[in-house]
Amino acid sequence: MAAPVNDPAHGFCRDCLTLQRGPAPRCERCGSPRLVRHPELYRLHLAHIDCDAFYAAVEKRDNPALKDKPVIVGGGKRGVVSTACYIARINGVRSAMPMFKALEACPDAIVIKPDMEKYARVGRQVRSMMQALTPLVEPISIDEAFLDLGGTEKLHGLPPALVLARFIRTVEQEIGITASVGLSYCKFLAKVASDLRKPRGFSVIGEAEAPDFLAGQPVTMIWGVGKAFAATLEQDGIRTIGQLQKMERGDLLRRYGSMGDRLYYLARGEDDRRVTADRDSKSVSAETTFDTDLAGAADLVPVLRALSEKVSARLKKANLAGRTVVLKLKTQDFRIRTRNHQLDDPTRLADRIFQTGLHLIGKELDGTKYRLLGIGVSDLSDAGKADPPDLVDVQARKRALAEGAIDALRDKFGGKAVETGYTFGKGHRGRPTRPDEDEGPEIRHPWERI
Ligand code: TTP
Ligand code: MG
Ligand code: MG
Repeated sequence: MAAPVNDPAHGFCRDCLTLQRGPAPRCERCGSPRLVRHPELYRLHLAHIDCDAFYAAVEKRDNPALKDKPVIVGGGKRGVVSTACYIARINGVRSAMPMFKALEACPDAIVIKPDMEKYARVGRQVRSMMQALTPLVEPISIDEAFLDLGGTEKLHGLPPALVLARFIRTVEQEIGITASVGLSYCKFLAKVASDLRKPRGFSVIGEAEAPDFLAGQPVTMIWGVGKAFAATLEQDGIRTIGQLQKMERGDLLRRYGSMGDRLYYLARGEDDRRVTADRDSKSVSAETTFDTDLAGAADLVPVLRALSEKVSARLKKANLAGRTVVLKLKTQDFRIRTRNHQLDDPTRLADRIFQTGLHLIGKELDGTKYRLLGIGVSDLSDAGKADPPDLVDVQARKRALAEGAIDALRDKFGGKAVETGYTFGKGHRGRPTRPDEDEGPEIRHPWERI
């Protein structure tokens, strides 16, 4: 017989963690209405956790006088909102909104300049608490991560759902901020779920209900379907995920290329990406945020070149090579675009990384303004098989040889001794707004494997 704690008929209270044997709307023990019930509650173990109004929550924690006030974190050179607390959001304030607009919507808001170091510190604290729950923690950004709690029940003496509820309670008590949980059977829906009932949400999307749940949702719920792609789908008469569910894979592939595959599978709630803990070692990359948003090749290409050289230098230092080149762009409205290209063999050459990046960025130079550009390589291997001397392309082979010579000079006279035509005299354009971002350890986007 199953242990009573795993009886799917039993929910639990998120405040006192007591099991609920009956259907009452309030906790049988403490009277709290914050109950979770779900037929798959004790089977699911893949979670996404995201802190609520993260920067603003940290500021409120550190100044209790702000508790019931509308708080906006942002400003600085760009004059946009980084985040707003939920009180300010009621008045319409949103991330990435120009500050003057935010203050029009919410004139009595208190505006605080971001303190990135502090938020990074709190983010790390939360992360290390997550790592105490399971080794499978995959950080996605400063305030969120995927966790796979499969197989941890013995260790904790509790099923994953309860471990997560207890974790959130501990974060509230010990760190002083709140977070929301999405619990599901795959990454896509865990992420969707964590966003459903913010703040202090705990949402469960089970396998049985997934197709029905998704059918009624807009296509924009699928990662990668931003405004532009949603408009394309709209032109084809597709607005809901339910419509995608009725389409054939071949048809979607024909119409939308590799994105068609993503639409086909995610629309059905099929997503077999695993939670991986060792993201950091899986790619080598460099990225930079611009002082002002850039759109044209003349501005972006030299930055791409400089970043490719940086990636290459890191690969060479670590004796690594990567086979997949990944380009990352962040648009003005904070949408992230990643584009990949797999090479025939791994590389550690700046020129091959750059040329591939150039090919990838070509399609993105459609007038969109970008605030961030990054380039990197994944599919890492040791440098042994990298860049075989019989590179088919004669020009590429020449450049590879030249690069070897430049490397030798740099080794001898220092990194700035030789500049290429692309970067010469142009270093200022790509100067990062925040130096820390320039050193981003990797750029693998959680969704790029789809
Ligand atoms: P999010 O998790 O996207 O947002 P949030 O935590 O503020 O609010 P939510 O409750 O909806 O999760 O981002 C985490 C932090 O990243 C956020 O507190 C501030 C920063 N950020 C920006 O600086 N600019 C942005 O446009 C966004 C979306 C976030
Ligand atoms: Mg958040
Ligand atoms: Mg987040």
